[in-house]
This record gives sequence, C-alpha cells and structure tokens, in this order.
Amino acid sequence: MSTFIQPYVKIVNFKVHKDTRGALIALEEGHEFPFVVRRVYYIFGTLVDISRGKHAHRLLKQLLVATSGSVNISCEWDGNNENFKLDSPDKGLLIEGLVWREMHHFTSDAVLMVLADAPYSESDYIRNYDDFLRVSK
Ligand code: T46
Repeated sequence: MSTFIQPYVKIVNFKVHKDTRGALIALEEGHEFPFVVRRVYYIFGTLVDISRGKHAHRLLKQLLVATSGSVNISCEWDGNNENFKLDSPDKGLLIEGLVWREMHHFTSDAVLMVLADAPYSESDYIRNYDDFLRVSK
C-alpha cells in the first residue's frame, strides 16, 4: 500500500536584509521552511506559453521561490483550487504532499528555485490526474 502525507500549501514571506549595498535573504530550516534540504534545483529558460508540473507528490516537501521574474503556480488539494503568483524573491510557496501543481505564465527572465526535502525519486510522483483524484479521497 502506498503512503502519503497530508497536503499543505502556504505562502511564506521572507525577511529582507536591506542596506545601501542592496538586499539579502536567508532561508533557514525551522524558520522559513520546516525540513532539512536534501536537494536544490532550479527551472529557467522557460517559454512564456508553456506550463510545467501537472503532477502531485506522495511525500515530498518543497519550498518554491522565484528568485527572478515571475511565475504562477496553480495548486489543487483537498478540494481547494488556488493560484499563487511568485513575483518577488522575498516570498516562497511551501508545498507538501498530495498537491496537484502546475507552473505557468513564466516571464522570460523567470528563475524558479526549489528546495526539497528528498532526493529525486520518480516513484514519489503521481503524474496521472485521475490517480491523484483517487488517492486524494
Ligand atoms: C515539482 C515542480 C515544481 C531530475 O533528474 N532531477 C530532479 O531533481 C528533477 C526535479 C527533475 N529531474 C529530471 C526529470 C525530468 O527528466 O528533469 C526532467 C524534468 O523534470 P519534470 O518534468 O518533473 O519537471 P517539472 O518542471 O514538470 O516539475 C518540477 C519537479 O519535478 C517537481 O517535483 O514539484 O518542478
């Protein structure tokens, strides 16, 4: 039998350390996100009219940050449907578990950085929408 964690979606606002030289943001386990980082990846060079994602995860916890440009993240979980616009490096989207996500409307300068609590594992993905609905019940 497969295991899942409860879906959780939340926008997190980061503290900006700004001075005359510019700005700095620090992301720390236990403050901005609640897990140990085991993997970092980033998505860039996306075409404006493409979308990515279209899957859910069984166990993965992630923090998504648009360090440059902007991108929309549509999330579906537990009967909720919400669109989040990541358009500034001072906020992130925490996504845990059974959340169907789609990233779309990337600007040409968008860089989407993702901190994840586990190494890449294809077996953690649910890529079929009907399977997602079935296991979400
Ligand atoms: C997610 C959203 C936000 C790897 O080899 N290692 C990795 O860590 C990742 C994430 C991907 N890959 C390979 C697997 C595919 O051959 O890179 C290729 C593209 O991956 P995928 O089509 O899954 O990418 P997205 O943009 O649809 O989804 C990604 C993450 O996979 C996913 O976990 O939540 O970004």
